[in-house]
Amino acid sequence: MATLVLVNHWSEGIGNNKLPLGLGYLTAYLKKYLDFDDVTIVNTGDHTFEKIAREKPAIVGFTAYTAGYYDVVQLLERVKKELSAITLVGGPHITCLPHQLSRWADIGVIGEGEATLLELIQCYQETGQLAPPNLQKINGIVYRENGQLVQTAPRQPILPLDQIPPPDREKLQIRDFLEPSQILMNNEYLRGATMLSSRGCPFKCIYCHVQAKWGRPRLHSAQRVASEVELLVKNYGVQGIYIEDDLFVSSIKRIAAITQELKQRNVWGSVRFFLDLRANLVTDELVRALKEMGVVKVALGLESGSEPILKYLKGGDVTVAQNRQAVRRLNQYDIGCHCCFMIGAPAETRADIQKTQTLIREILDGHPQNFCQVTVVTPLPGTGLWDYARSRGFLPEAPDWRQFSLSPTLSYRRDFYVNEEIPFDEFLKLAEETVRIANSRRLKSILGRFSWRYLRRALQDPKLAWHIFSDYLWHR
Ligand code: B12
Ligand code: SF4
Repeated sequence: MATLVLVNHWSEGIGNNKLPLGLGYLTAYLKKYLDFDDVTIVNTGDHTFEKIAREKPAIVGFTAYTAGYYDVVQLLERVKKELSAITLVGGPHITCLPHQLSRWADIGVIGEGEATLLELIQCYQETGQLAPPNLQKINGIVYRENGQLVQTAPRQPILPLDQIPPPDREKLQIRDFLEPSQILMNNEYLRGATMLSSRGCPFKCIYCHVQAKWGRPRLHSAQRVASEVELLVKNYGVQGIYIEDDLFVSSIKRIAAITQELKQRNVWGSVRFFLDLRANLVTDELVRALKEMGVVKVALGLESGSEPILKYLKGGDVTVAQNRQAVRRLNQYDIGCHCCFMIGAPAETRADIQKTQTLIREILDGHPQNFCQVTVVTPLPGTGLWDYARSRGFLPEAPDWRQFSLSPTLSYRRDFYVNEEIPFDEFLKLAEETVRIANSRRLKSILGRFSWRYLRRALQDPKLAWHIFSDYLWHR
C-alpha cells in the first residue's frame, strides 16, 4: 500500500532498458525535504494497471513522453474510473503541451517536478485533497476549474542543482537493471547504470525541446558527480556509466575536477563512461580531459552530411567539416563514436541524403567502434519542427499520439512526413537504403571485438550469452 504511486509505463516497441531517473529524483526530494516516503514506483510494461491498483493509492502520477502518451491516457482513464485516485501527469509531453491536459488527469506538472510535487503532497496532507482553490498558489501546474483549464505561474528552476538529492535508485529497483548491456560501451558487455550531472543545454536544435523544458543549463558540482559515481561503483558494482545529460561537456574545468574527485575516492579507472557530445565543442583539450576521466564512447548528433540541412537542423553553429573533424579527433584517442543521423528534413533532396550516406560509410570505415544510427525527422511538441509542421498543415493540433512511437520501423509514417521534395514512397526506399548502410558494418564491428575473453564470459554467464546471441541476430 502506498499513498503515492509514480508510474513509468513501457509502451510496446519502445526501448526501456534504462531507469526512469526523473521518478527517482521526485521520490528522493520528497524524502529529503518533506520526510515523505510513502511512495511506490511502478516501472513496467506488463499489467501496469494491476500493479498500480495493488497499492490502493490516493494519488497516481504518470511520467509521459510523446511516444507512449496514448497508452498513458488509457491508464489515466482506468485509474480515474476504477480507483478514483487523484491523477497527475508530468514529463516532456505535458510540459510542451499543457493545454492538452487529458480529461482523465486532474493535474499536469510542467517542467521540473521536484518542488511542485512537494507542494502538491503538502497540500494533500493539509487538506486531504488536491482541489482548485488550493491549487492556484502552486506554480508550474495545469488543472481544470469549472471545466476551464487553468495554468499557474511558471515554476522557477531549483538552484543550485546540488539541492536535489541523487535519485532514489533503491525505489527504482536498480538491481533489476544492472545486467550487462551492449549499448553501454563499445560492444563490451559491462554491468552498467545511468546518471545525470546537469540539466539543460544552451543550443537550439530544431528537433529538440530541451530548451522548453529546462531553460538555462545548470550543473551539479564535481564533488556531487563523483560521489554519485562512487555510490554506483561501490554499492552496485557498476563498471560502465552512461551520463544521460543533454550536454555534459559545457565546462572542461568541471571535467578535470570530476577526474580529480574520482581519483581521491579511489574509483578512477574502475569505471568507464559513455556520454553525449556536440561536435562544435570537440577540441583537443576537451578530448584529452574526457579520455583522462575514463570516457570510452560518446554519442554525437551529426544529423546530416549536407551543409544546408545540417544548418537547418542544428541552428547553424556546427558544420559538416566540424562533424568530420570531431569524429576523427575522438577516434585518435580511441574513443568510439555513436553517430546519430536524421533524414526527411523539410527541404532535403536525394542528393542531400546521398551526402549523409557517404558520411556514414566514411565514419564506419574510420574506426571499429564507430556506430551509426538513422532515424526519420519527427516533429515533436515543443520544438521548432513542430511549429513548422503545424504551420504547413502537416499535423492536426491533437494528432493520434500512437503515430509518435519513434521506433525505427514505425517512424516511417506518412502522417508526419515533413519533406516536400521527395515523394513519400521514394523516401521510404531511400530511408531503408540509408539504414542498411548504417547497419552493414555493425556485425563487422561486433566480430572485430570478439575475443576468447568474450567467449569465456559468455560461457560462464547464460544471460550474457543470450545478449551476445540476440545482438548477433539483430545485427546480422
Ligand atoms: C534517458 C532517456 C531515455 C531512456 C530512459 C527513459 C526513461 N524512462 O526515463 C530511454 C532510452 C528508454 C529513452 C527512450 C526514449 N526517449 Co528518451 N530520453 C532520455 C533523456 C536523455 C533523459 C531522461 C531523464 O532522465 N531526464 C532527467 C529527468 C530529471 O527529467 P524527466 O524524466 O523529464 O523528469 C522530470 C520532469 O519532467 C518531471 N516529471 C517527469 N515525470 C513526472 C511525473 C510526475 C507525476 C511529476 C509530478 C513530475 C514528473 O519531474 C522530473 C524531475 O524534475 C531525455 C532527455 C532529457 N534531458 O530529459 C530523453 C527524452 C526524454 N527522450 C526522448 C525521446 C524522443 C525518446 C524516445 C521516443 C526515443 C526513441 N526513438 O525510441 C524513447 C521513448 C521512451 C518511452 N518510454 O516512451 C525525448 C522526448 C521528447 C518528447 N516530446 O517526448 C527527450 C526529451 C530527448 C530530446 N531531447 O528530444 N529515453
Ligand atoms: S539536441 Fe542536444 S545539443 Fe541540440 S538543443 Fe537538444 S540537448 Fe542541446
